[in-house]
Amino acid sequence: MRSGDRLALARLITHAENRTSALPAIMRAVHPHGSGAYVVGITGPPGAGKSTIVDRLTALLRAESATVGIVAVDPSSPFTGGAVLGDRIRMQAHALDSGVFIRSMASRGALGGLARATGDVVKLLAAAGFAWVLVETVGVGQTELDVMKLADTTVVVFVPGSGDAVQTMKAGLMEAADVFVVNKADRSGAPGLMAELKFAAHLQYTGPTARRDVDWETPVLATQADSDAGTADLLDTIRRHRELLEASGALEARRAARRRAELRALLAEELTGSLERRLAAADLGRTVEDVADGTIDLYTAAEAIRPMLSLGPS
Ligand SMILES: Nc1nc2c(ncn2[C@@H]2O[C@H](COP(=O)(O)OP(=O)(O)OP(=O)(O)O)[C@@H](O)[C@H]2O)c(=O)[nH]1
Ligand SMILES: [Mg+2]
Repeated sequence: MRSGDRLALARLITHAENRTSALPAIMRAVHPHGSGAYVVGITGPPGAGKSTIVDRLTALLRAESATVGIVAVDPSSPFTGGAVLGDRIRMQAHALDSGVFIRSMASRGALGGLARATGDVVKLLAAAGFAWVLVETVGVGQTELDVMKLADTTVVVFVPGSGDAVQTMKAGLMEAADVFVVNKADRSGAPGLMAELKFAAHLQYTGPTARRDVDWETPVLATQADSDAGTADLLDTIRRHRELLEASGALEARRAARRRAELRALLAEELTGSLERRLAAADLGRTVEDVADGTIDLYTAAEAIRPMLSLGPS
């Protein structure tokens, strides 16, 4: 993979997706090579134009000979590895370009695992030498939020006429957004939506949950991605954000915080899995039924069950 073998990269990504037993050794081996890439997350409602934006950003970066890895994550789709979302079709312009690698990811039931799998795929792309990694994810739910936490710069895309987009935005995404984009800005309603987003961005900037490590008020940009309007400005804005993060040391501090959180999440995930296996295997006898029919209370039951779960290494 390190010498540019795309098939090898594709195979390693499959290990990450399927959480195979080879994965820990793979991630250990790529670890020394993994921190060069700058990661941009692009999220927003279905059909907002995220893939089109990713495609345009890729073209702009390729014009400067920068290499680009793309991960399209769709938590609502059961398909994986192949052509989901039509991204492959729309991205065919880059399909034969050895400086671009595109991969679609989808849930195979284990929603919680998708963000972690995506994190590993981003690390693999970084280790493979891609200078930029663009992560597209649809929607604004918890999984998407977790996926967006992988990004150094997070772009949230809206379209005019999509209802109360700002009001219904998942709590936490407002804080996670570094750039707001109103795509399909040719539509009526764009100026109103932009004003609304600017107001929300300013409230966030002055509010108690603002991140104070850098002085950055989330800008609101207008794009028409299908005709490439505003996309160069978007890339410039992403670059400005990157430079600010780098110059202030915030990029390294945020990445360190992210790694700590990733470790905690990995351990918690392993412990939960181990606990569930033990619970399934343990002979809980009548205790569960006694709780079910109200004969005994929860605390008494938990006390009886706890010794049967002997929680050692998973
Ligand atoms: N009118 C207009 N159409 C656009 C614009 N940008 C993208 N589109 C079109 O909108 C449709 C959806 O674009 P995508 O880029 O696939 O949107 P997406 O957010 O990636 O969609 P999902 O991944 O399915 O959630 C496509 O038909 C695009 O050609 C724009 O600025 N104006
Ligand atoms: Mg898409």
